[in-house]
Amino acid sequence: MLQLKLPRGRRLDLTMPRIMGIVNVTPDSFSDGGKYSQSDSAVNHGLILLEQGADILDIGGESTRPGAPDVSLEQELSRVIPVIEGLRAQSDCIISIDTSKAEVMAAAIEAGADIINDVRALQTPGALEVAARYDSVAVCLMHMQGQPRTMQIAPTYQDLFEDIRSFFESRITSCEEAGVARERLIIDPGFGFGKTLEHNFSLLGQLSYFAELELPVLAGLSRKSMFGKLLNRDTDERLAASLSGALLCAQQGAQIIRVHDVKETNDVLRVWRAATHGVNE
Ligand code: 8Y7
Repeated sequence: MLQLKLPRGRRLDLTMPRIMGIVNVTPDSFSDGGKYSQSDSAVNHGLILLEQGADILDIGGESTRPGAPDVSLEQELSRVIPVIEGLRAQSDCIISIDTSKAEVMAAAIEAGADIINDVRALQTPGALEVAARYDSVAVCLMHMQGQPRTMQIAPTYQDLFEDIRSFFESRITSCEEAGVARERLIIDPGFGFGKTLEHNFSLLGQLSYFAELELPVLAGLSRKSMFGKLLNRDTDERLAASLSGALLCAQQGAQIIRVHDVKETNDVLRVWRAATHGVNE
């Protein structure tokens, strides 16, 4: 049975697709007029996502949108650590930390995070060493061409699928050499990270290609601009597109789907599960 080992003896069963719910802790993420602090709002949001069917909460304090400003270490720590501590105080849920900074990874794990979700695939100084030190934490290695600020200017590939696969192979080797065992790794083609509209939809159409590497695959498509561009829709009008993307991922064997709209994605995956594994699963 395909399982991911996690800290404190916990495991995540990946024989069925799992939902990673997004909890952004950036100043523009929760505008509730200041009634709650930013971290209380994020903790409450996370608890709601769990009730709606999230299997994992992905906590992020650095915006990786194209052109987003850099966030200092102190800022990032002050955003995400109280949220992880707040969630841990109330729940044994699986927590993922969305960061590329080694110091944030270490502090998040000490506060109770189970998974490192790094859009820079542990290439930032010190990140591999932190991942090696905490040997029960899982790691998602995402593919990105270039850096967030400039990645969407003119993405080019010799062969999209081969290039991304060889990136994964190289990062997997670096992980293993640094003492991060292969069994701990998840791969993610990084929709929207240094990819044209055509690249993104080719990847979505043939996501199953990455199953060759025999590691769990994570896909993040939720509300992304690939749908906005294709359909001419603003961010808040991309739900139907995001759900169809989630279903395409599930059908092609992706094990973790990263989404904002947990309740609706859960319905979609339950329909998929009923049709493929029966109504009692
Ligand atoms: C992804 C991600 C973002 C993704 C993984 C957004 C942090 C942009 N996208 N992490 N993070 N995969 N693993 O629109 O696709 O959510 S941020």
